[in-house]
Amino acid sequence: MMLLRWIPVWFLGACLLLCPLLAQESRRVKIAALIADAEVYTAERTALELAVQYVNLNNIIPNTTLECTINTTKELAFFEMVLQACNQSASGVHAIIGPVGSSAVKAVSLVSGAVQIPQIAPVATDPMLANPQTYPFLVRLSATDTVQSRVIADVVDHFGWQQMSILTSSDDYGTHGFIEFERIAGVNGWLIRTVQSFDPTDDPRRIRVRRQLQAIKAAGARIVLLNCLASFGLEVLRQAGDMGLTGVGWAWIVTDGVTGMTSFRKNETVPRHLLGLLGVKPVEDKGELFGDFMKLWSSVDSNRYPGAGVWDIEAYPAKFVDAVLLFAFAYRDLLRAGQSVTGASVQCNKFPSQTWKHGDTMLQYLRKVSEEGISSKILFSEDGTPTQVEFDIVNLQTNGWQRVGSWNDTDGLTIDNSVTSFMGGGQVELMDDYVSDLRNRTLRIVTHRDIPFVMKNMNDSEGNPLHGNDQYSGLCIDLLKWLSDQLGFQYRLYHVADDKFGNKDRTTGRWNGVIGDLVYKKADMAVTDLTITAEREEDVDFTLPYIEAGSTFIMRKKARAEYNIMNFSRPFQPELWALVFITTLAVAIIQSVINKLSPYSGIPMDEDSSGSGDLDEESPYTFAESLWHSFAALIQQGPEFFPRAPSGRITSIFWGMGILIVIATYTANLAAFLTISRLETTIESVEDLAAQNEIVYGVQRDSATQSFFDESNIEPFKTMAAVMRARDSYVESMAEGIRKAKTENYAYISDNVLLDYQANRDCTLRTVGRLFKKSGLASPCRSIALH
Ligand SMILES: *[C@@H]1O[C@H](CO)[C@@H](O)[C@H](O)[C@H]1NC(C)=O
Ligand SMILES: *[C@@H]1O[C@H](CO)[C@@H](O)[C@H](O)[C@H]1NC(C)=O
Ligand SMILES: *[C@@H]1O[C@H](CO)[C@@H](O)[C@H](O)[C@H]1NC(C)=O
Ligand SMILES: *[C@@H]1O[C@H](CO)[C@@H](O)[C@H](O)[C@H]1NC(C)=O
Ligand SMILES: *[C@@H]1O[C@H](CO)[C@@H](O)[C@H](O)[C@H]1NC(C)=O
Ligand SMILES: *[C@@H]1O[C@H](CO)[C@@H](O)[C@H](O)[C@H]1NC(C)=O
Ligand SMILES: *[C@@H]1O[C@H](CO)[C@@H](O)[C@H](O)[C@H]1NC(C)=O
Ligand SMILES: CC(=O)N[C@H]1CO[C@H](CO)[C@@H](O)[C@@H]1O
Repeated sequence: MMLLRWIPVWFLGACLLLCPLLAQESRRVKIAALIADAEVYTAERTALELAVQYVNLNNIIPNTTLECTINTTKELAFFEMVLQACNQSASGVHAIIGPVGSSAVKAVSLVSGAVQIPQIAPVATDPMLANPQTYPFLVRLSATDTVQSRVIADVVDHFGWQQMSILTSSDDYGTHGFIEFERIAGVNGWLIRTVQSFDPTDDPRRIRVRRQLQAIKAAGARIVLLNCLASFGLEVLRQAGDMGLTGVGWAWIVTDGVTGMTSFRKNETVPRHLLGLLGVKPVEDKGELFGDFMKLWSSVDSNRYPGAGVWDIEAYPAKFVDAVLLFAFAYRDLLRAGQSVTGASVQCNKFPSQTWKHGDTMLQYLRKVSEEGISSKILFSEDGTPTQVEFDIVNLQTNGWQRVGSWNDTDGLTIDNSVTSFMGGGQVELMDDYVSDLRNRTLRIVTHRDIPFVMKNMNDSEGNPLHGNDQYSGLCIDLLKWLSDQLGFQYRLYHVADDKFGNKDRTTGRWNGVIGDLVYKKADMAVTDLTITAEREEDVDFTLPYIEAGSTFIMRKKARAEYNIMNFSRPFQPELWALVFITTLAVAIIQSVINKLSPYSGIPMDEDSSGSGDLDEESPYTFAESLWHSFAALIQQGPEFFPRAPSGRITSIFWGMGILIVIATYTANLAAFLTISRLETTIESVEDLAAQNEIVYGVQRDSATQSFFDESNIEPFKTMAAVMRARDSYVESMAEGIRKAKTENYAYISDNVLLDYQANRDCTLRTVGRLFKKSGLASPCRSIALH
């Protein structure tokens, strides 16, 4: 009984002791993580779990337990990832970590940005992600691929390679990864022989890259840069091995997508086709916490925690650990500052969309962190870019990835050549970065005459007949000569039989012209000013464009305005002029008659009283005087004599008023005439051309320009195509188009390079307006087509 009576007291006592502890213990903070394909990203998952343990064991966030929910999806299931992120943002999280690929990060950022939950991207490196306007709640832990491109360029430069091929996956990571490299290559004058890409698939084993690998083999460059995630990369290399692209003489350089996720442990044998692989890898062990964390990482059971259990961590999992640490440090700072935030519980499918009110605060604290991590120091610049960037240059040898060099911002690249090997065990000195298989071959080359790219002369300047290849000259032919010198092939040129560049027949699907000869193997190569079009590119391969061009049109220059000596008379019709002069005459007659008849005409009015008998005196107001008076008044000059008689003066007044009106009208009209002749409408653009029907316009039949018009769904081109069809205003050749433009009211539409050339040679012609149909594709002579 005594005991029972004391129960409330016990409770009180126990609570006093335990409740604070419980309260402390119960403080939890939740984050969520997303990774695709649990089977592929096992090490990343392990990294997340162990990092959370590490944070809690070391009490990094004082008296608070960190919890992490990890959800997984299929590899390319972006929509599912969005749904998962939505589900997570309703469950009280403070941040979302992941996913791995750049495309997936972009997908999830739709949610994180909308509901304003910070998203930490440990390894996404697409340069597009660096735009804070588009991805306001994204915190990136890895430098963008712009930096990685520089590292690879330094490696290429180190070995003195000049020619290479590029193979990427066609996702955001793959396609944007080498943008900077291609720029550097352009600056350094390196030749990128081919750029190929393949579509990622759900199941990496089912990707199709044979066609791309074939193209790389044919391109001749022996240095291949591969940018994709490891799951695809290993499969690509396996297929490349089957096709003999990984033997001696080849060099493959892979990016962090492959090096960051693959490890070959000491007792694992590295497949033969991978030996000698070179790679760049973000460092994983340069942070001060590395050793401490690895004690935990290496001590766990590798069956429970796949990827762990050894003193070795890959670059990507290391970044995931840093992501968790970053959050822990930020949350600790936030608590220290006395802030309190509650986890996000927002429904992202509600309208209007809800946002997490603490999102901004959390983001600020994340960006302010400056702490040691495991892969490097965690520190961001003003604009949210991670500042600590270091790369290792690694080389896959029989005992796994070996570090053969390193790169950092300040010192650039260092590589130890003596320990570096290449595919099939080849050495640096043996490397020949380009092999042409055109040596000793004679190619049949089809061409199409088109000044100034290809010109055909039957005789030379002295009139001696020319034969074979010598008949041809021009820009493209010079280019061909240079190519044949470089690659060591011979060639035989011939002119295409039907004089066409090549269009596909809509009904039969057959090509004609130059393209037809290529497609049906009459020729090995075409050298002329072909335009690259999507349709043509399906059936033939084009070289890189070397002139960027668009379309424009050429027409006669407007005849210069004629200056006629009689132009002053244009404001009035001749009839009006006649009437004016007749009136002048009439006034003169009336004046002279009045002056003759009026008794007052001889006497000045003020002398009225002095003399009145001078009527017989010869009157000064003869007809000739009156005519002079009348005309002088018309041209607004004062005559010497004025009529004295009131009747004469009244006539003068009315005539004067008439003149006033005539002159005012003339002056006003003259001004208007001069202005109008300057404003006269002219054709200054293709829109102007489409909007009139005085000037006929047309294109060359069966040319790329015709296809462009026929296929366009955009105004005014669609209407113009219809008008051209209706009027059948096509021409059969360039020469005909130019002739018509010169002699008729005709505008000839074609490539600007050709037209500018014509306009510069003939000053009665002009090219008009801005370029349309402009693209990197549409350019003449960029186009040496191969089948
Ligand atoms: C954590 O809890 C301990 C004991 O319960 C207490 O002494 C300490 O002040 C707490 N730390 C913080 C930051 O609240
Ligand atoms: C995410 O993971 C948690 C814990 O593993 C699980 O309870 C939850 O159902 C998952 N969410 C979805 C949408 O599958
Ligand atoms: C998240 O998804 C799981 C499984 O689909 C569901 O049980 C849970 O209620 C969801 N959570 C929220 C907050 O919607
Ligand atoms: C490598 O060694 C570990 C233990 O050292 C062992 O568990 C594993 O099965 C070995 N792997 C291979 C491929 O032999
Ligand atoms: C850059 O790398 C060089 C050589 O590895 C090293 O000596 C130097 O300390 C590094 N610099 C920084 C800032 O890490
Ligand atoms: C090309 O022909 C020359 C002489 O006929 C020969 O020496 C050379 O080996 C040939 N090159 C190739 C690549 O076949
Ligand atoms: C070329 O020369 C031949 C005679 O050598 C002459 O018959 C022919 O008309 C010339 N052709 C041209 C285009 O000048
Ligand atoms: C500048 C100007 O108006 N010139 C005109 C002169 O007259 C001839 C015909 O009479 C016109 O053709 C010119 O345009």
